[in-house]
Amino acid sequence: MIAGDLFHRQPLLRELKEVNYLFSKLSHTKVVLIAGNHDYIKKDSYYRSFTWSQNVFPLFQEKMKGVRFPELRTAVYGFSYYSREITEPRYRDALAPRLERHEILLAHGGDEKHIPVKRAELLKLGYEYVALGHIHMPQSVIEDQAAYAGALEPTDIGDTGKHGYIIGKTTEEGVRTRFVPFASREYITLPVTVDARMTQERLRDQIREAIEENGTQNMYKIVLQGQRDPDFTFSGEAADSLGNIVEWRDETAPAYPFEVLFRRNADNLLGKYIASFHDVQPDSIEYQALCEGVHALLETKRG
Ligand SMILES: [Mn+2]
Repeated sequence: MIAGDLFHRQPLLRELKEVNYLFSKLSHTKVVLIAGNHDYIKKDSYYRSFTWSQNVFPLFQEKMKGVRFPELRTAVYGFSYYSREITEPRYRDALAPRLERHEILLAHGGDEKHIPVKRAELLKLGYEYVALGHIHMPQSVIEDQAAYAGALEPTDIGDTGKHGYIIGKTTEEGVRTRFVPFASREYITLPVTVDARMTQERLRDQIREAIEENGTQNMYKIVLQGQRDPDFTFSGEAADSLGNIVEWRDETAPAYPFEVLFRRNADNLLGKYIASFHDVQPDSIEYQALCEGVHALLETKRG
């Protein structure tokens, strides 16, 4: 089941041919799919005329409809988007017709502009399972009864965490589902804490080790935290060759020995400047101003 937005925009004809070829290779699997708000059924959409492999069952009509598999005593219901937005809660009254033993709803959306869905309403519809699409992060809505499978692969830098699909099994005791991580890459936020002894090369070693530990195939957002030697600024460019680093954020503060600096400069501008920032919080704008100011004053002194 593919719960919409198989494509991020209108699919090209050759893209449908490619994906249909892949579907056609599935020897024990039937594919049921709907169109979501991104690949909605536009007037000239290739979805309208494409001929699919015989194991593929698109539910591309605008109104709720089912496809029945009597040999499996199963029916899958759903409809497709014909516009970018649907603000009516169209799943609210979509009761399971109870024509087959196992009935599944294939649904897309859930937010304000894409068919708002309430958990309690979904529960009352009477489907054995509701397969949801639209949200990229995999998440359960009702345990073993409704879930967003999420994107098979992370599609943008915000899609951190595991991605994959949901496999479900229905028995006499009901449905059991399980998330199966499948993505070949993952976005990982990697916090790295530095201290005053950290150097550029030492940092490179530390990041290299962390990337090896977490998988070199993954994509990393590096976040530097802690206090650094004021002599150092760490460059993201120097870390480029260590792996797939897609974002570099330096949140470190220079570790100025303010007490010592104050005592030695009590009678000059630097000392008075430090004194005027008495008791500021380390993560505040004031602290940042203190650091920048001290940096500037020390530079002038040296000059
Ligand atoms: Mn969507």
